[in-house]
Order: sequence, then C-alpha cells, then structure tokens
Amino acid sequence: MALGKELVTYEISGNLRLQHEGLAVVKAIPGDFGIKVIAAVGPGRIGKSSLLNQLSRKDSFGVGSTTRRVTKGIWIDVILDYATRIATVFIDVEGFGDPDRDDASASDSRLMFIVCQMCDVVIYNTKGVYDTDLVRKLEYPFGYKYLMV
Ligand SMILES: Nc1nc2c(ncn2[C@@H]2O[C@H](COP(=O)(O)OP(=O)(O)OP(=O)(O)O)[C@@H](O)[C@H]2O)c(=O)[nH]1
Ligand SMILES: [Mg+2]
Repeated sequence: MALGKELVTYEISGNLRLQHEGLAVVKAIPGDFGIKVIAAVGPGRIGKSSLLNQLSRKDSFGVGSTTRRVTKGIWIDVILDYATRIATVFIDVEGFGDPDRDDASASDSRLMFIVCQMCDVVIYNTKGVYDTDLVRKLEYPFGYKYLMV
C-alpha cells in the first residue's frame, strides 16, 4: 500500500481542494529541519510515481500496471534524514493530458503552476522524443529549474 497522502484533490470541475491528510505530512516535519521539495511531472502512464518511489526508496506512491491512470491530483510523502536534519518532500502529480478533462491543456498549466511554486526541483519524466512545445511552456514558470529524464 502506498504510504504517501493526498495533498490536493483536483476535481473534474477544475476546483482544487487541499486535503488535511496531506497537510498533516507537512506539519509533521520538525521545525528545525531544512526542507527540499522534489516533484515528477509529465504525461500519464510514463513512470512518474515509480521514479519517485525509487528516489524515496519506499512505496510512497501508487503505481499501476494497466493503461488506466493512477495518480490524480497531487500526492505527498516525506523522508526525514535525522543525520543531516533535511526533510525531502516528494510530490507526485497527475499526468498531463488526462482524457477525462475537457480542458486538459489549461488543467495541466494550472497544476504546473502550483507545482512550480512548491518545488525546488521538478523532474520532467518522459520517454522517446520530448514535446518541445511543452518544454518551452515549462521554461516560463521554471526558468531552468527543472531536470530532464
Ligand atoms: N520498463 C519500464 N517500466 C516502467 C518504468 N517505470 C515505470 N514503469 C512501469 O510503467 C507503468 C506506469 O508506472 P507509474 O509509475 O504508475 O506511471 P505514472 O506516470 O505515475 O502513471 P499515472 O499516475 O497513471 O500518470 C507501471 O507498470 C510501471 O511498473 C521504467 O523505467 N521502465
Ligand atoms: Mg502516478
């Protein structure tokens, strides 16, 4: 079972709802810890949650083996390193281009805006030839704050 918690529900209407369980994960970080926030974004079913699980070294986020999209909205998990007193916050994000959304492009932009406000590092996870138009759009909010995988 995934150990991460839902931080933001992204309703099909476009409403965003903060979730207490996700906020509780943030509130549980000791006050004297430094915080680094890392997210994975990209198309659906590409391996974003798997990648974050590898980085956190635990089952932070749900992974599916079918074509059905798994991650909806924004999920969060935290690893506390007591030696360095650094909290690494992992943010898992709904994949771009969800066919259930009428306004997928605007929805993706909204999610990207939120993620780029929250994160120190954003991993754009994709495979094959990357979408140049999308990467150009990402440059606007991020500058060159994101990584390519
Ligand atoms: N071959 C291979 N399969 C992978 C890799 N990473 C993930 N997968 C598989 O790809 C499928 C989708 O992985 P997820 O991590 O759920 O992908 P996601 O991008 O989070 O998917 P959504 O949340 O639905 O958008 C799963 O069956 C994974 O086991 C990889 O590096 N190589
Ligand atoms: Mg996922």
